[in-house]
Amino acid sequence: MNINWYPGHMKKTRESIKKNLSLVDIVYELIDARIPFSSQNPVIDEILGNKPRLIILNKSDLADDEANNSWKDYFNSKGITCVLVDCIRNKGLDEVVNLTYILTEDKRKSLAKKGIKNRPVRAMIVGIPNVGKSTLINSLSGRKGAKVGNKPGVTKGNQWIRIRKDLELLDTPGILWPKFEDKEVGLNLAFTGAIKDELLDIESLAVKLIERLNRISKSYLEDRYNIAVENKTGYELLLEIGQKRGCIIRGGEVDTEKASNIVLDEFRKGIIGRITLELPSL
Ligand SMILES: Nc1nc2c(ncn2[C@@H]2O[C@H](COP(=O)(O)OP(=O)(O)OP(=O)(O)O)[C@@H](O)[C@H]2O)c(=O)[nH]1
Ligand SMILES: [Mg+2]
Repeated sequence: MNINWYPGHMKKTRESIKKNLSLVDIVYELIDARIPFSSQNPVIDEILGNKPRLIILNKSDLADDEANNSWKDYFNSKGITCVLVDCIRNKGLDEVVNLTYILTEDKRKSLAKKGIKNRPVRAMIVGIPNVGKSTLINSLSGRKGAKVGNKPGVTKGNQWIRIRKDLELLDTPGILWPKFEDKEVGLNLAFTGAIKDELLDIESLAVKLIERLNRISKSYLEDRYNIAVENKTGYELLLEIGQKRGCIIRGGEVDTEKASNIVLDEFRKGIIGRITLELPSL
């Protein structure tokens, strides 16, 4: 699915994250609030071991409010602290900082016992491509230093960034590989843009997204594109959306590629609505 992740690369990534783990007191595990299950690395529990962890449900502005709370409850019920964040509008960041102090209390106490004072709490971010790692670094640090892009695979190049007087963040996030095995997961990653479009057929992807959105609620597409969705296939709806948006090529045919890009782009930007694609099974 994602050609960049071959076994050798995965092994190297795991080793480099484990090395960085030894430098920090807490890990921020970033996942996408629209697809919390699909955007988690498959072996994250094993990689993180018993390092204090804070799950950050990022892009919560694009996800359904009620679903956001269900996911928060779900992770809490598993004993994992979880916080809803919107990195674009800087929402939830104070909570991240406060929870960091709470989750690292034991570590800070044990350092104090050893007479080590004024040693800042250190954190690092891990997450799959495009989940918002660089944006979170920028938001937390209040500067525009870390490179941010809207395509997967932007972050390359280790420094500590001071977040508070006594809290530091590793400049380089750990980029984790996504789940590959499950077809549904693959689709969720593609819908949200975590996988590069060029690797997929855009038209089938848009048709599948249309069908998925209708399964969640008919009103999403009906309201956005002013169409009736009942008893129509995903492809028929794509054609209708194309017509409504004037995506017409020579001969009056619908430019399905253009229409597909509109649907995918509007979904990814949250224009169709705040939509969560998967719910926890409590
Ligand atoms: N709506 C919304 N968009 C976000 C949020 N956080 C990040 N983004 C957007 O998501 C896209 C990817 O963000 P990055 O910070 O580049 O993601 P990354 O995890 O660093 O990606 P890689 O470096 O490719 O691994 C960008 O277009 C960001 O603007 C958020 O909380 N809400
Ligand atoms: Mg990045």
